[in-house]
Amino acid sequence: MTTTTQLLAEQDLSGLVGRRFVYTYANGWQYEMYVKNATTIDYRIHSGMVGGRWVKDQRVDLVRLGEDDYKVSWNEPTGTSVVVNVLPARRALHGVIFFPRWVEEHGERTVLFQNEHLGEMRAYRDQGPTYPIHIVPEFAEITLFEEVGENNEDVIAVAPGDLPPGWADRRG
Ligand code: FER
Repeated sequence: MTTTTQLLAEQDLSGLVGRRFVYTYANGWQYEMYVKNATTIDYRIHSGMVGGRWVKDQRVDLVRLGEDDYKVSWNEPTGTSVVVNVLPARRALHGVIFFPRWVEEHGERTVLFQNEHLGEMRAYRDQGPTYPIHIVPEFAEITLFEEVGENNEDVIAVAPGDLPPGWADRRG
């Protein structure tokens, strides 16, 4: 048994850091996350409301809540907030996405390599509208989970649309 005190003292994140995983939410949206290190993720969105969007070096909070239970949470320059619980051994995940109103109305404005448009995204965020927040809580199945090492800039380096056909459907 792992006690709360042990979890607090240890925070052994080695089961998630340096891993890439691809997952499909129950609503059909397919995402890919690379946990680059204990404070940073890169990701690509393969399909869904904002399919085609990709991001490097998003700062996150990452904690281990149990033997097979990690929580990753962050706020985007767009104003979107995300909380994802990852259960690698169970190949399961639960995400809650909190979209500001402007993203729900104009998701296409966020479909790009965000790192090259950070000022623009913050301007849209500050312009709004923010409310009502569009909340999307969904379970997902992890279809690929692999160790690729920490701080590897080659893991997520091209747009989702520039990958070979079927790339995201490789299972493992
Ligand atoms: C996820 C859900 C949402 C995720 C990223 C997002 C990498 C980002 C959403 C957005 O900014 O549009 O599981 O994982």
